[in-house]
Amino acid sequence: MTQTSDLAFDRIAGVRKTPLEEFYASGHRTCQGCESALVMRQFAKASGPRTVVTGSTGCMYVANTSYMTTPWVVPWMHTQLGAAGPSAIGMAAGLRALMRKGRIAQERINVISFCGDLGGGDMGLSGISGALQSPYDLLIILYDNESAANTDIQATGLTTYGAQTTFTPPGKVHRVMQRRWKKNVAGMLAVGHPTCRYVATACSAYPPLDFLNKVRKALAVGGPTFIHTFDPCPKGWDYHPSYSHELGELGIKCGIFPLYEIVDGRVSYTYDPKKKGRIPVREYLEKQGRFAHLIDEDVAYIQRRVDAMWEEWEIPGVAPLKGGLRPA
Ligand SMILES: Cc1ncc(C[n+]2csc(CCOP(=O)(O)OP(=O)(O)O)c2C)c(N)n1
Ligand code: SF4
Ligand SMILES: [Mg+2]
Repeated sequence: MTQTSDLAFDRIAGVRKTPLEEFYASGHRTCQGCESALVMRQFAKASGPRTVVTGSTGCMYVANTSYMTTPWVVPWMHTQLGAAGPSAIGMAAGLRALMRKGRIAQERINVISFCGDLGGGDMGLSGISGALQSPYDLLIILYDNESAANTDIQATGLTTYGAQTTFTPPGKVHRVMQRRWKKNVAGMLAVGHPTCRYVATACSAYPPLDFLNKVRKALAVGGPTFIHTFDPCPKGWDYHPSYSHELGELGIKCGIFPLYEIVDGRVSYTYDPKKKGRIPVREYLEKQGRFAHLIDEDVAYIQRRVDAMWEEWEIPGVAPLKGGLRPA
């Protein structure tokens, strides 16, 4: 029952054309400057009132459901950490069954499931893979604040190399304790899921309206779809909350978080460093306390890896494969 383009999901042409209605309203308890809260607000605004939401445990569950209050105006359901994929399938299948039996009207209802980087990028990856191979219309949004933020900033598979977290404090023997390179979730899901026609990365801070329009595009393309967002987190990244937007923009412009969308296998860059250039990663790293212990050689290492993403990967920023047969 894959849906195709729908007028309700027209592109938002400018800030003044942005819908005024809020479906994730004020009154939640996320930190000041929380970009993940903006991700919630923006996707709900983009998808509109005929939307049901499910979300797995994390800041976006706990800080949004304190003491019998919630900012969700649309129906929302909490699900287990790691269960974003299965709960989306369950919701979509349930709605389909209710419509088939005539228990509710036949209409388009958007199913959106969100998860954090630990819940979706690590624990729930197999469930998301299953959902992206399913026959249902559903959108999974992985909001990536680069830590298990809700449980006090532990490293995940998506934490940037070198970052200080409560699992990876710099020490006297090892200055850099977080020595894994960030897991490439969007690229991995895009290349491995032929049923999924739309995969994108996004940042609620930059460029303006881009994330809202990617949500609309995902819903318009239909079938199982996936968006990975890049979310500065003042508490975990250790900076003043007023710099969240700036950090989002710097992260994109230095190329450490690639911004693109893939429709039916075709990649288009939202921020194309080959055309627009890249600022040094230092400009992004030095504004965050979580990188304060890094020395020049660490920053140079990160820069080299980011350079390789854009200059050596077969599909820059997306797939780290190197094409061409080598002589034996
Ligand atoms: C099965 C299970 N293990 C551990 C926890 C404890 N826990 C709750 S939220 C959370 C962190 C989730 O991290 P992430 O998905 O990145 O979301 P964030 O907190 O960063 O928003 C953990 C470990 C849990 N709720 N369930
Ligand atoms: S810890 Fe980070 S992700 Fe969690 S509510 Fe605060 S700013 Fe948002
Ligand atoms: Mg997280």
